[in-house]
Amino acid sequence: MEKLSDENTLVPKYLQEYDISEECKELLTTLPSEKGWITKHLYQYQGFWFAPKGLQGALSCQKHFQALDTDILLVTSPKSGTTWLKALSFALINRNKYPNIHSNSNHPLLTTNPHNLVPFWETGLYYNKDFVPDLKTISPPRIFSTHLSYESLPKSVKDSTCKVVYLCRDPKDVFVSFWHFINKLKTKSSETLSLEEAFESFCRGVCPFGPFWEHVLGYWKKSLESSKKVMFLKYEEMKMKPYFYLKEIAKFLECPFSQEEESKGVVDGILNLCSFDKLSNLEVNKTEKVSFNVENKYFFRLGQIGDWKNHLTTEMIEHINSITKQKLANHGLSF
Ligand code: PAP
Repeated sequence: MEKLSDENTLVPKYLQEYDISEECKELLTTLPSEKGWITKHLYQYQGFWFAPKGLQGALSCQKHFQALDTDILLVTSPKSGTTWLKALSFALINRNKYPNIHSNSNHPLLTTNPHNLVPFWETGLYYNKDFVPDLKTISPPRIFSTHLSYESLPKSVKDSTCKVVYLCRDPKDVFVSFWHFINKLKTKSSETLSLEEAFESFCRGVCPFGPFWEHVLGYWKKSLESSKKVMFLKYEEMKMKPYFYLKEIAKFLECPFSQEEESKGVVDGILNLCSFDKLSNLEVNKTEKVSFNVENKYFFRLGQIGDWKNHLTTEMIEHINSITKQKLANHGLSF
């Protein structure tokens, strides 16, 4: 894999294609590959598609991550509401440490992007070649996040009683959000796919961490099998009933809100602090970058349900809806 030009060093870290470990390089030569969305290629590993650095991070965390029973893992397919879930979970878990959630307080979410408070595995902690982070110093409960499929999670996650919160979203909105995101990441020399090309690729399952439907299904099945292990959430439902779902997440994570907290407005306070309007208007989220070199503002676009109506043709909508129906309806899942 060639070293990229200087301009490409401006590309988000996880999309750079050089500085890959020997183990990963060797594996890449054996995997099916397709044209990438922004990296040159995507590679299929354990049934899902990875950019090279994403795969390296996945291999490293599969090998090295040791789960504690108290860990919390937030999982999403990209563009399903990761930033929101990270903010909510961080504020929820740390509500005794940071009880003051008002605008003039010292709450970390007011000065730090949620991605820097809840680190990704494959594009964050395990991103660097041949580097294993020391996570023992983090005081429990530790919160991590990943886009990995259920099948690809490190073994210790499955063997421990740590909790997994999975958030998914209507694939039409996921696709549109993804499309806008990759366009923002585009550098002068990088070749991106047209909307039509990207749509065709997404529908075939070829996108970073895709296929979307298999990703969702893996966690859905696990949540049915083991509701104490995996909580399954939908972005649309959370947008419509945020108060209810934040309380459900708190119960699942075994830190339910007390009556007193509810009457003091703690639930509403967290929801306001983590709302799209609040987070997207913070100075930090307008001007700074997350640790993996992406502008914070790129994670805040519209934060709405149904923007797909403004982007997809009738044929596209019918096509993607029919895939969703065919792949998920038999399992009692719809969007
Ligand atoms: P990631 O998976 O790449 O980390 P993720 O946060 O899932 O990113 O994607 C960003 C989407 O979440 C954006 O959706 P959109 O493009 O349809 O607008 C973004 O606007 C939305 N988002 C970010 N923060 C919030 C929030 N606090 N509440 C609701 N939606 C949010």
